[in-house]
Amino acid sequence: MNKIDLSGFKAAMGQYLRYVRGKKIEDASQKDLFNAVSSVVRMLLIDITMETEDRYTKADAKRMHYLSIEFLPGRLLSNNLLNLGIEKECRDILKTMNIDLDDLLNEEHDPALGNGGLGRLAACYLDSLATLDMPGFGYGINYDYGLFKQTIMAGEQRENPDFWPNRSSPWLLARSDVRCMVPVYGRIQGTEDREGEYNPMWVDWKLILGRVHDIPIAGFGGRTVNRLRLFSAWASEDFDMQVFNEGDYFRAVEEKIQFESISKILYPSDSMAAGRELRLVQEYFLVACSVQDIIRIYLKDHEGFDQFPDKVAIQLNDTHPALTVAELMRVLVDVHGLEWDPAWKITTKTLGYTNHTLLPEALETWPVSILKRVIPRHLQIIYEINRRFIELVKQRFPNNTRLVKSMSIIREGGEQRILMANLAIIGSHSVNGVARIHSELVKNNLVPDFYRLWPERFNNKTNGVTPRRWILSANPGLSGLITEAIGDGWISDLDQLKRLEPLVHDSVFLERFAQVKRANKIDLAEIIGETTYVEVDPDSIFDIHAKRIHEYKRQFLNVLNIVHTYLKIKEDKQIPGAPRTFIFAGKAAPGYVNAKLTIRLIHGVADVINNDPEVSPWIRVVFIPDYRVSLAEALIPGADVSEQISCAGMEASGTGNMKFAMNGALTVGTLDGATVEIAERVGLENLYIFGLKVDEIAAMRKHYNPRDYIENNPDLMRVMNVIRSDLFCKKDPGIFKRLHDAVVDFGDYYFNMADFSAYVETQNQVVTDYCNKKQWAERSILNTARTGYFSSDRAIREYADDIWKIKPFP
Ligand code: 26V
Repeated sequence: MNKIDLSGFKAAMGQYLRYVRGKKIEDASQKDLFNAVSSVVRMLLIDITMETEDRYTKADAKRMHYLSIEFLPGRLLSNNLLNLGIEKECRDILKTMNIDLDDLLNEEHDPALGNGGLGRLAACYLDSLATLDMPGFGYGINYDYGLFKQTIMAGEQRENPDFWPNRSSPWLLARSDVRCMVPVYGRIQGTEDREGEYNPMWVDWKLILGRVHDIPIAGFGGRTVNRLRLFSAWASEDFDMQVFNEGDYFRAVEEKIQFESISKILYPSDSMAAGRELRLVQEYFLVACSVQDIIRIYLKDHEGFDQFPDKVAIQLNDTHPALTVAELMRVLVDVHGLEWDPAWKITTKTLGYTNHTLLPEALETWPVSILKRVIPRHLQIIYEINRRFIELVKQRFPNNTRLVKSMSIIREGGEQRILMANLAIIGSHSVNGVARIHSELVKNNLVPDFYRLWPERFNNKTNGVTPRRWILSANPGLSGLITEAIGDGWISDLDQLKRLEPLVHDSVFLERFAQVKRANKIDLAEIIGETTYVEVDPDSIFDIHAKRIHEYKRQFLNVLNIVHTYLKIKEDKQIPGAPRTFIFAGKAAPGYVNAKLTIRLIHGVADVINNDPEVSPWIRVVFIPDYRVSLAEALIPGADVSEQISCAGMEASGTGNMKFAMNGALTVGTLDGATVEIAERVGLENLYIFGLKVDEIAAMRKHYNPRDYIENNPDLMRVMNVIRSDLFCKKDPGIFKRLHDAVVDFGDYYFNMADFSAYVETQNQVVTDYCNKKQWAERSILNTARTGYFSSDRAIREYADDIWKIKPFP
């Protein structure tokens, strides 16, 4: 690790407080001090950014640009200090000033510029790129409002705006020197050029400006700092003048407001986003700004576009930036005058596409009518791409109209729509899923015809998470213990955790490992007390289900087992073998009725159980509000059991599953997403796999009748009857009937009934096994020791070697 000189640290803090905040150090608030420390760290980051940039330029390095509508970086001060290797020294300096670093860390706003897994994955990947000294840069939107803040009122989710300091955060560097110009709206005028060739002109467009802020991304070891570039929308003065001159003052101001609202808010991932014109404009805005910036950087050191694919890779994080296919073509052909064929070659060689979901309701489609209004030239280009593509399909598979229909970018029948996944696949040289099983499903179920046409395009990149944030920073107790045992090489080479395996026979290590877990559980119990006012016992099993609330993730199934356990105690007088705390956290999309009802159900069940003196010594239920990166960092290290119980075939990968396992939790899970690979690596004896498998569900779906399961299982019948009763909703009778009916009357799409008995059995086994403390600790250690594969460093190396062809520049 490079040694960074901190001799001027104190003085720089003082100067910042004095000349930026106008305060003496003794008058500074905690927030002022946080800003002071961060601004000094930021100076160090900027120095390394410049040095890094020189290194890349000198080597004429190929660069990768990661386009994502979401990034969830989490708080940055702690991470930056650790990655720069100055955490300890900085803590000591602050101590001499009577400042506790931990107090300052808690002052930082946790930026919520993402919904969940997809945005957090993007952040982990940036961390790994910088750690591996690779030229990889994030491109996203600088929203004013991130994902809503969740509060709970009388057991119900309330959404509150989350304004994050998107101009004043110490981590944002305003690049007023860089500015992107984005044309939008207008119409196409068909004209002919001098040679008499058809030459369409996009006219009467309006201009939006993209303002640029960079967040520096420090790699572990302090050698490399890359950047995450975020754009915010701004209506230009020129644009104003034009309308002002037309004399309509109010329309001018209205339009200005309308354009500046493009980067106002992150859409929560639910059906609300679908079909909203503003969302499409957002996607286009990200794409247009990014492409312009990427080309500008490329042209600084290169002439012409022949070398473009050798110097530039662009990765599309899901289909939200899929318009890149059309925008890159537009810029190459319309702006830089390339012919269609070479432009198309360049485009497909440059782009790669990652799919993150198979859920039909989550696959993006846009009405042609909206594209026609917003980006008429792009629509034209998409039609031309499609025309040429269909020609190719007809050549390869003559007389097959079914194929043409299934692979066309345009879906006919009713309102014409653009299928964004088809556009992304046709425009990319690589298409990947995010876990082995998911990539197989992409090939064989989602787009089998594309797979038949281009098998070589399809590949898998199993997700990974950064051990810097998810072990080193989130779990200092465990990190210290690991480093003491095997040195600190594991931080940037997570496979080294394997060396912990023999230590399961070392009783001292075993004892200390268990102590770390217990200490983390005590910390977590305190947070639970502060946020839910429920007292929980750190010696009970901490069973955690933390992720977005969605029917496919089956929080409902978890509740069924809790209710079953409650009834066993209450009615059958059967006492469990060990006390358990069921911990939930997660946000429901604001318009998702059943997800919001599930949150109410959890609270209703919690109320009854926690207040029943006969039951509450054995089970307690809590829902911790406002799940976010910083809360995840507190939850995960304190988990004994990790719930990964999605309906098989629905969870593309999951990444929480990896974080829990690394931190020594034992998984209760279905064979879905990356849990399949976790099971292979930790060994079936070190987690709990249950339930129907993907092919079983596929085979059963046609004839599945959830009532058969209820009628044949008195325990399940009893549980479902209680759910339907008003026991958990005395004040709002009948509200949970809808959840009951979704399962009993509407087909139980996610197979809760079919998996119930296997889940209950598995949970009972967990309780039995937990009583053998020593064996549990051994298995917990093996989870940590055997999950090195799930480091995002491994994932990024695979992307770099197989798709991006980028190299490290240390
Ligand atoms: C979007 C929507 C929008 C409409 C309503 C329902 C719905 C459900 C899910 C989504 C998410 C789509 C993309 C996404 O976030 N996928 C997640 O990506 C993670 C990183 O690869 C992966 O670990 C998760 O399994 C996957 O759900």
